[in-house]
Amino acid sequence: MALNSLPIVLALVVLAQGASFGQDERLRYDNYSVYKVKFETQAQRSILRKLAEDRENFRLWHEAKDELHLMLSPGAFGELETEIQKTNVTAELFISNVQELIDSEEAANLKASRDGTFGWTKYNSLAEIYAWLDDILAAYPTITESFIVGQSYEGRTIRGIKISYKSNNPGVLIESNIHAREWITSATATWLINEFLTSTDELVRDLAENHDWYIVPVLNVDGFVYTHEKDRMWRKTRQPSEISSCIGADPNRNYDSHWMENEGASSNPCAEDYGGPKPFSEPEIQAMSEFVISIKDKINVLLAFHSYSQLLLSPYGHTKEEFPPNFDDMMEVAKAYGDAVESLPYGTVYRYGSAAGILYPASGATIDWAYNEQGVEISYTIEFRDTGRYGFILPPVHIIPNAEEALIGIAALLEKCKDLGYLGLKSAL
Ligand code: 0X9
Ligand code: ZN
Ligand code: ZN
Repeated sequence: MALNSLPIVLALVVLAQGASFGQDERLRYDNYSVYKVKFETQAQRSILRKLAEDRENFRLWHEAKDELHLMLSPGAFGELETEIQKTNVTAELFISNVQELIDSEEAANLKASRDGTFGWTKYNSLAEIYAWLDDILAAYPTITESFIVGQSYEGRTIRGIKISYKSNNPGVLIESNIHAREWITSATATWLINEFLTSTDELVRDLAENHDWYIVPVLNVDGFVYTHEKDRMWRKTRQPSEISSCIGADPNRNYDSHWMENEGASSNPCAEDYGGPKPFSEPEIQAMSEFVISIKDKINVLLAFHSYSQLLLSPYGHTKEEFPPNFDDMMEVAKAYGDAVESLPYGTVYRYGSAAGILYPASGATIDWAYNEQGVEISYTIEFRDTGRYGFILPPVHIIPNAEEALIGIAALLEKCKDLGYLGLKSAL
């Protein structure tokens, strides 16, 4: 073996053992590639998913009805090729070196940090986001209010901001960055906060002033810090498992609603979609559920920000055999969002449907729990840019265009909600 391949081998060992690397060392993804694998049958799907559970060589990035996006460690292509031939699926490379993308993202971040502090030409750290939040709260003391969702496993505070211009507004809750590596979500959430407070555009003023906004820019704070400091590709929480050396659960599978049903989550602690040992096992999700319950009479609409794949996903997540009672309304609302995004000059297209219907069964997600258990009748997952060119490592030049799409989309969505009668005062009902 050539000497220069030793670091790669070490990195593999480290990955296999669940990130037991040195204190200030970052996990590197040199020559890791990402493939889109298209399949047709459920048998093919389960073989590919099995492959993705072998975390040494493969990691699941994204899954849809007929394709998986798999990150491969260097040298694992042979194994994939064998499976491709055996199962008759097709694979297409879309990222040849993940580390290259991480490096250019970091370079862009460093460059933007030199020009100023907080902003939307780079991805901000949790400390930067919280410091900026404090500035905003100090600058708009009558309109804004700070709230605390709770504490994370590692003891960080999960913070949020309420924006309210007047009483008796319908409420909109935005949950963002529940998945650690989905950085575009908190970048978009903070940009929206800023627009609501500073824009002079009439559409934005209407939107900002006629709704009460509850915005949690980073829910999975431990995971988010971990993606900045150790592993850019981390998804889950950071609470160790009692039955495995793998760390964390998928927070978007941990809510107490049809938990673990229909293979909507994995019981394997090493899987990216591990549902946890029990519902609400993750302190962040327990805290978020208590927060939602405490304001549920004020919440008309819940939006959960995710990336990537440009989708609007409604309940149900736990089954595709049934659809929620107001499914047709939710589809109209989603169409309004998609049409509004298409009116911008970027050419971005959003698709929509129920989560289980157009993706895969996913049980225990925020929007499903809010819809099924808390009576939030308009509850959406929004998967932002892109559809699989950069995936999670979306270059910072996309932040503002993506956020503009979110803004115009949310404005149209809420307009449609109003037309359909969903924005009445809940506590008065
Ligand atoms: O799988 C997820 O949690 C979301 N996709 S992501 O790629 N960001 O991880 C989709 C969740 C939608 N499903 C339900 N609402 N059940
Ligand atoms: Zn059930
Ligand atoms: Zn996500």
